[in-house]
Amino acid sequence: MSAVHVLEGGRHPAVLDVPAGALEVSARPAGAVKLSLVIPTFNESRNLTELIGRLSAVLDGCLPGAYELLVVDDDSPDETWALALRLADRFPALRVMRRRGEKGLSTAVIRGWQAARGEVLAVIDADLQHPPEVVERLWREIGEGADLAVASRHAGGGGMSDWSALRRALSRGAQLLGLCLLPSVVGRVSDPMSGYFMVRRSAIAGAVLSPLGYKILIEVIGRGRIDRIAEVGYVFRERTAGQSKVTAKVYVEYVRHLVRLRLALLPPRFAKFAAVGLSGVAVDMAILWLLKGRLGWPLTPSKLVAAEMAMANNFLWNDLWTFGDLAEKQGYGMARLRRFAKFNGICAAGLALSVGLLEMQVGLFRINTYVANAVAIGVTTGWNFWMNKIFSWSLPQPLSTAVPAQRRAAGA
Ligand SMILES: Nc1nc2c(ncn2[C@@H]2O[C@H](COP(=O)(O)OP(=O)(O)OP(=O)(O)O)[C@@H](O)[C@H]2O)c(=O)[nH]1
Ligand SMILES: [Mg+2]
Repeated sequence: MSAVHVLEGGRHPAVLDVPAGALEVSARPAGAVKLSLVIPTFNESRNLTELIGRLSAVLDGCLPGAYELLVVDDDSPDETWALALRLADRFPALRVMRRRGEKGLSTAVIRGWQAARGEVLAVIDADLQHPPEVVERLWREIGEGADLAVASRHAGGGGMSDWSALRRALSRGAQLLGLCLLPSVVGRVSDPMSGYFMVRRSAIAGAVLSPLGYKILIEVIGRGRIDRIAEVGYVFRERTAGQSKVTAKVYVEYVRHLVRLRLALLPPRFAKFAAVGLSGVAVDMAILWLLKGRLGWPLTPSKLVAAEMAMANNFLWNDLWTFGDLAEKQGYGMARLRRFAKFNGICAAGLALSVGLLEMQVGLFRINTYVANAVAIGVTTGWNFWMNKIFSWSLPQPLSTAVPAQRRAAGA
């Protein structure tokens, strides 16, 4: 019976239902399948046969009978899903999901992982830009204890075969932006844009993922419980068949994704810090009104006193509330005075940063003044929060926890 016949007469055994609901991977008891490799596809019929053949050859060698390949196709006009089903007759580890409602690369990967049975979940592009042979090295890293193994163009032995200077600059620019907005996520790997990696199911089970666009790796690092990361260098090849789906929209979605993840990962203390900041605005306004409006002081001295009073207000509330637990451990008296001095210094530097950012956005990029000011306020609030958290309300690290923390920061 041919595969087409099966399709017409009933359900092919390799067909997977499309999961619905939240994009959350469940914990599963260990079974026979160790590795589930998802292959998101859209119009990839010219690449799929070679990819499945090469992947199967590698995985039959290192994981015989213990892996599955899941093609998740968004109802491609070239019927990639139908080709995948025909291939499933030859490759029993292959399963196929054809999505008709939902669309998009990242959600395709997660829907695939939701239907997967393996203890380790993975993703690879279908267009042969990711050399299938690298899966063996990624799998070895997981075997050696990594929670996440990433194929990287920037790790030793990695590279881009024929990228134009513009494409390299765009890729590096996107990485730099990610580093500014989410250093603790993007800074953990050399190639955060990689779409070729393996992750332990246990590291992401139960986390509701909410990716946008292409960069699912930052979502996994941001929302997962990833301790050890390993990187494997590889050379990103040019596409030889089919077409890229990357458009300007993908870059816009990347920025939106970064902002969304940044907001989602803000520590609860940050909301308190921001609320205290707002109370400072009220104090500043009230004192300015009192001194200038009521007592007739000149503008500059009025503003200086108002700003310093607002600073003192903010410091006190942060010392009592936002960072109250840390302040208690550091002690009061002189220790509190030292904290106040540091707080003043950091906030003054924040003010300079804010003015610089505003000037740059308006002068250089002609951005609307109020939009630019909102960006400057956002960045400065982040600066004030993190710098004060690190320097003003820090606690000395005990030696035993300092070492793993450093290793984590280095992505080891
Ligand atoms: N299911 C699904 N797969 C997609 C979608 N968009 C892209 N893909 C697949 O995701 C993989 C990566 O897409 P590409 O368009 O090659 O993007 P890229 O590799 O980042 O960029 P290029 O170097 O320009 O090819 C390929 O296997 C695509 O077929 C989509 O909307 N749905
Ligand atoms: Mg590609």
